[in-house]
Order: sequence, then C-alpha cells, then structure tokens
Amino acid sequence: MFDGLKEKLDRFRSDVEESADADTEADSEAEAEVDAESEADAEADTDTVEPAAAAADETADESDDESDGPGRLQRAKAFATGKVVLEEEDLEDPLWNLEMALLESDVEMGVAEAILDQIRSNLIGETKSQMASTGDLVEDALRDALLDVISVGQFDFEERIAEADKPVTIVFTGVNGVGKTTTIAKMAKYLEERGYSSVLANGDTYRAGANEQIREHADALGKRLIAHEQGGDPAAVIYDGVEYAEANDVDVVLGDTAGRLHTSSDLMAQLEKIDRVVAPDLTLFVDEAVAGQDAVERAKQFNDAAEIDGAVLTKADADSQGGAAISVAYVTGKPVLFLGTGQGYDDLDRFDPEELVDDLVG
Ligand SMILES: Nc1nc2c(ncn2[C@@H]2O[C@H](COP(=O)(O)OP(=O)(O)O)[C@@H](O)[C@H]2O)c(=O)[nH]1
Ligand SMILES: [Mg+2]
Repeated sequence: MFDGLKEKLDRFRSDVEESADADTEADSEAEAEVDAESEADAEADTDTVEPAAAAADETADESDDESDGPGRLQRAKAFATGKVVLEEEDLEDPLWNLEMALLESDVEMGVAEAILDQIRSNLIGETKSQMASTGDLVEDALRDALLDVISVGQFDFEERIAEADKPVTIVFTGVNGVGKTTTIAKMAKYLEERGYSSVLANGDTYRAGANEQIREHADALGKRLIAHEQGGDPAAVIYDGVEYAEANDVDVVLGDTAGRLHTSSDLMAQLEKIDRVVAPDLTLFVDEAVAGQDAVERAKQFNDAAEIDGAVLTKADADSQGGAAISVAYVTGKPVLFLGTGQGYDDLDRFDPEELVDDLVG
C-alpha cells in the first residue's frame, strides 16, 4: 500500500541530507571561516543522536570522510551547542522535488502546498536544543506536515456508533463500481465483530442485478436484506430498513445507493430525498483510492450535493500513490474513516492517520 509514495518521501529525506552535506564539504575547503552556515551544516552532517558532551569528540574521531580536521572539529562544537539547523537554500531543491513527487502521486495541489508550507516553517532556521540528525529532523517535519492534512476532521467511528440512538442509519454514496456494496457487506461484518447487529437496505434500485448482488452478501453474512423492485424509490427502501430495524431491535441500518455519475442531477436529487426522508446518522462517501485526484474531486462534489460525514477509500491494496488518502480529508473537511484493502469481508481497516504516517515516513 502506498509504496510509491513512501519511496518519494524517503527521497526527500536523502535529498535534504545530501544538500546539507554538500554544503559542509564546500565549507571544509575554506575551513577558516566557521560561520553560522557551517554551524548548521555540522549539525546536519552528523547522523547519530549522541549526548551533547560527547558529540564534539566522537564526531571528529569516528568520521572517516574527507572533512576530518580542525574545521570539522569547530563545526562539531557548534553542533554540540545546538544552533540553526537548516537554511532555506538547503531546502529549495529538495522541496521542489518533493512538490513534484507529491503531485505525481496524485496529491491535490492545495494539499501539497499545505504540506510544503508546514515543512518549510518546521525546518528552516529551526534551532534545536537537542541534537538530531538531518534525517531525523526531516522525518519529524514530514510526519507533522502529513499528519496535519491527513487527520482533518477525524472522529472515533466506534464511539459515534456506540453513543448514537439506535437504530443508527448509515447511507453509502459514491459513483458506480467503486465498492459501495462490497463495503456495506464488510461493514456488516465489522459491526458484528463489535457486537452490533445490522440490516442491509438496497437503495440501488437503478441497476439491474443490484438486488441479487447484495443478496449474495447478505446471505453469506446471515444478514437481513430489505429490497424493492428495480426502479423503486431508494428513499422508501432505506426508510423500510429503518422501520425493520426499529421493530426488530437491530442496531444499524446500512443503506446502499445507486452509483451514477456525480454530475447527474437526478442522482443528486435522490440523495437529497434520502437525506430528507431518512435523515441518516452518517453519510459515508465511498471511492477508490486508486482513482487519485478523481476521487478527491468527486468527494468534493458529493459533499456539496449531500453532505458527507466521512469517506471510505477502497482498493487501497492496489494503490501505490496514496494521493487520495492524503488529500480527501483536507479538501472536504471530512475524515477518511476506513480503507478497503481487498475483496474479502475482513478487508476493511479503520483509517488511522498516525499509523499511516508512521508507515509512510517511518
Ligand atoms: N481489490 C479490491 N477490490 C475491491 C475493494 N472493494 C471493492 N472491490 C471490488 O470492486 C468491484 C466493485 O465493487 P461494488 O461493491 O460492486 O461497487 P459499487 O458499484 O460501488 O457497489 C467488485 O469487484 C469488488 O470486489 C477493495 O478494497 N479492494
Ligand atoms: Mg453497488
């Protein structure tokens, strides 16, 4: 998952390290001048985190590169006192490369800019009282910046379900083929494992074969399915699902919808009607992680038409870019709550921003 993005983020780290090291080498040729810049380089040049007192000696002793010598010692002393770490010029090229890499990974433009701004303000002129390697500093800055954009709007889904009046109605929206019906089946299993009963309601009355498809899942999972004839009113089906749940003490109603083009005003009118008739507790937008920018754009449009509470990104198992996973929350203000990671019923993972960032940067 997101391996391509991981590589690109790692490249940023080595870019900054290299650019800081290149500075140091240039300085060591004119080693009489130990100025603020080389102080920064000395700190940036050391890869290990060591106690302050030992740092000056050890860095000089252990290093076997061409910058050994008095100049290096002086810089190491500067390093030990913990001064300015990195300068804007050290970061210019790496940041440019990072921006290109993020855009290539389908990270939305505004999101990429937010990430860069955050990294810039974290790294440039940063004074550290404790020593850390350039790599560590870059890693921390990346981590903070990513977490900031990824965790927008996060809430505890399970807590929300636990605290809501029952039945809780969850409606799934999104275009055709992205994995709504599969996600509903996975969600029924997910809820069952946490002690919640559920009923499926097939609001996809549009597509031929939709009833049969969701019925297969319902049968496999031992869940009740509420369905009407093809061409029926989706709001009425989900409404019936809620009535069934109320009458039978079922905890959660999982409402499917037809996935047609987000540009279809017809469909959007349908979602509005569902909103009015059923007043769902949660509306979850489903799209494919692999769709990248398109998924981000659709999330925005669906959220505008029938306000969503969160998103599920499916097919993350096939996505190496990660652009949608990084961008959707920042762009819509609504959190990504789950990732679909395969076709099995167990392949639904709670989206945990910290875990994802650890995975991407760690
Ligand atoms: N690899 C993978 N395939 C998925 C995932 N979620 C759904 N699919 C597949 O995507 C296809 C379309 O899914 P479906 O639920 O019918 O989409 P819907 O039209 O939005 O209801 C099916 O073949 C699913 O098995 C996922 O997380 N990973
Ligand atoms: Mg479907």
